[in-house]
Amino acid sequence: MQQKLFFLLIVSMAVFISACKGPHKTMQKNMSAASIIFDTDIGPDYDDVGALAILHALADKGECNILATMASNKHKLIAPVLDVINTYFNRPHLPIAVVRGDAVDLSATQKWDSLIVADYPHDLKTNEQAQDALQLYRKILSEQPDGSVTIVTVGFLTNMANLLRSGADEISSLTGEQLIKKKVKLLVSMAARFDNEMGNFKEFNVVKDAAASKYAFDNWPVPIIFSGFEIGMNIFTGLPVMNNKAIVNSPVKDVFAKSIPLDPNDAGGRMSWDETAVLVGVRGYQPYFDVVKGRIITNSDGTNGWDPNGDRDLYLVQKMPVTEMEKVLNDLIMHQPVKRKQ
Ligand SMILES: [Ca+2]
Repeated sequence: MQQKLFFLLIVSMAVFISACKGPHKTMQKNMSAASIIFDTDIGPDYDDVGALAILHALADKGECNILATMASNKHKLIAPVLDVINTYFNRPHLPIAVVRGDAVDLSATQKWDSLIVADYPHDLKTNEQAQDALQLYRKILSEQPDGSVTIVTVGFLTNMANLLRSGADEISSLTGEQLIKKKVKLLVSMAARFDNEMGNFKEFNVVKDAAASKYAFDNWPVPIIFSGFEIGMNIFTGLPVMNNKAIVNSPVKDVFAKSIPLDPNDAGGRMSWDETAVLVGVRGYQPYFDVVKGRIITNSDGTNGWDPNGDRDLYLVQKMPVTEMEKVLNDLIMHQPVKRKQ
């Protein structure tokens, strides 16, 4: 009898252990995945489309959770474009928010934005139907675990400045600065320039809302990793997705296929500024880049410098050979949507 009891005990322990193993493993995986807020000016350039495709690909691989897609550009097609891409990747309910008030308003010169909005399903027809970016930032940050959120900005810093300046409200008793300090572990920003053109060059994302950029970078309370202009300008992507005949009915493919042939400078692919920022936001810089420690100096005219004695920021320096880097990014851009329960 005792033997039988002992046997039963062993069996039930084994069942218990194996029952614990499965969920525990899943939990560990989810806990190590980065929680990402993606903040984009999607429109004036289309590397944002590549970046958002990469973000969905990495989420499908279990490497990140996407908390929201936010726009720092208030062009009228911004919310519909984000909804087209999120819906294509089977995340039709992923929160979308657009900057309110004074903000940059820029469309896609290649007209790919109106093309994909006309051709692909989406619910949001106007920016007004999307959420208010500042409110959504405050809501998401107030609900997330402390020190858990990575914000990736691949556009203007307008939302960052608005968030920093925000006071306590009905969403949270914390100010924007306190919320960032408590909830955000890292900002990865495609912005500024750190090579020998530094000091003269006015990088697009910084200069378009130079006042917001200066306020955000002067006052940001947690670490920032910069993917500077000089990183993306040497990495070319988009030809493989454009030429891949197996990929059909894809807004990502359509954007590259429409835009690349319009500019002879893009014959070898489009420069990949925003894609690098997303990759680092999710996977970290170590496999791909070296870093330089210091702190950005942001000037009122949109130029920037670097204080090597600072200790808040890092900027990226290419480590992985560029052709390998291009393959990593191109493979992720070609990721195909996976079916999932909503
Ligand atoms: Ca961008």
